[in-house]
Amino acid sequence: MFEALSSKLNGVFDRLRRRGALSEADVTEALREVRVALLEADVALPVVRDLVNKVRERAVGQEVIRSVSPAQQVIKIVNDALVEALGGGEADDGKRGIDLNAPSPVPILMVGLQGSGKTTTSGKIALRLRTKDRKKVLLASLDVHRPAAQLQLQTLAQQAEVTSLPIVAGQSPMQIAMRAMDVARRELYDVVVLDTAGRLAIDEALMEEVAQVKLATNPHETLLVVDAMTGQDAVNTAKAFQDKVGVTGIVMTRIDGDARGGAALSMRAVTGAPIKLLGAGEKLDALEDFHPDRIASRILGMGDIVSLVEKAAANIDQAEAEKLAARMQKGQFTLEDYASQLKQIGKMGSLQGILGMLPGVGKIKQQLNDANLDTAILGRQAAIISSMTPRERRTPEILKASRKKRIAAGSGTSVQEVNKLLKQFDDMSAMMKRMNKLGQKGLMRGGLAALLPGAGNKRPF
Ligand SMILES: Nc1nc2c(ncn2[C@@H]2O[C@H](COP(=O)(O)OP(=O)(O)O)[C@@H](O)[C@H]2O)c(=O)[nH]1
Ligand SMILES: [Mg+2]
Repeated sequence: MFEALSSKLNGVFDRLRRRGALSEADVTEALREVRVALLEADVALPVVRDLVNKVRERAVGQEVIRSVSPAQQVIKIVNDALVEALGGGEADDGKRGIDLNAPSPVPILMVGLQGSGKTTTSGKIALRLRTKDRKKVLLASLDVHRPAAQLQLQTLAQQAEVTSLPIVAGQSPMQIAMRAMDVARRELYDVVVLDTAGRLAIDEALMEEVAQVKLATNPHETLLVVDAMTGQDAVNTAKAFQDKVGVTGIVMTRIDGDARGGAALSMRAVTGAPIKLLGAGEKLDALEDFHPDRIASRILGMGDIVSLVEKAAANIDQAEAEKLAARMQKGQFTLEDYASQLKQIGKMGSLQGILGMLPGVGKIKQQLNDANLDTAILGRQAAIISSMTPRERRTPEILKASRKKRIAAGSGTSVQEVNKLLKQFDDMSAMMKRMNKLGQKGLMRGGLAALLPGAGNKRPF
């Protein structure tokens, strides 16, 4: 999500930066381009207008034009305005994440159109509450319209290792909801997630059914699930649900797709409801908290460093990582270290996913796609390295034709692949030398692009 918007805004700011001193006309021109970029990303018109006006006021008020680093200041102001539009203002503090601050069992009602991801998200929430918050969770499907819907939730409950309410044929959504609350009270559940049926479009019958269940169960959270891929329609849907049912928060799913992202930026202003969670895939662990500041910096191409670090911390062996970092610093990085790093990367999931979170990567995304990075290749590379002798790993210079042939045979690969790995290792060592020269700060500023061959000292900011 946000890729097109991000690269457009980066273009605007690149041009602005090259200017040095800015005239008021420069700022006006840049803001006009920002406006077009936002509209193209499907951000609602009133939201765009508000955002651009805010930036203009602040840019003038802060005398950006005469400041020492005018472009950075404009970018900072745009960043702050984006954070606010995304619901990052102080008024929204405490409204992020699922609120469980109520007497048990806490009912959570899931609402939304058919196919938006309600059932999947119910499973994701159950998994998160069980593992992270150590809650006893009951899942109940109120979807009596689609034959397999209740079974779908039952399967997800098994995967999340939580209980699902036993299916009783012939019950109405209201009867199921009451039974769920009853069981939860008797068996001391902490949370009950009520997954409702959707319709293909908003209709009265759906709203009525949902409103009745809401009235009867008095949910502490009513979470509206919307599909980010539907763009402006997601915002209209949210507005309708907010007006007719009332929601406490929004879950935006399919942000792993190439949605333009405008819906996320419009949601808060149009519906008044905060986005609380993001669905980033079909698997049960693909649920993210919504952090306005991180999303804003992702849009502005500054990368979602914090998310990356969190993801890395959850998967990477800390001691191992520190050891590696120290060896890199000293320029002692060997093929053995490379193999160990391959293993760590494998644990973190797809390379593209990780690289997408790094700063400056928007620009080289295409290169990455062309390079066709794939975790399967990492496995083959690890196999090649493990077919080497310790001495070969320490001093790859000794690898001549016959050794390469032996290694290829031993790892079930080809001599070409062995050569490719060695070349890549060489490139990587060269990259590390550049990285050391730049230092950690330089890496943050210059982004990944600074590490690419021939990047010189050009920085995006
Ligand atoms: N890529 C992706 N697919 C999702 C996400 N959330 C749900 N889905 C898929 O969307 C489809 C419909 O989801 P479902 O939960 O049944 O929607 P419901 O009708 O609202 O209950 C399923 O195939 C899900 O696997 C997400 O965040 N990313
Ligand atoms: Mg469903």
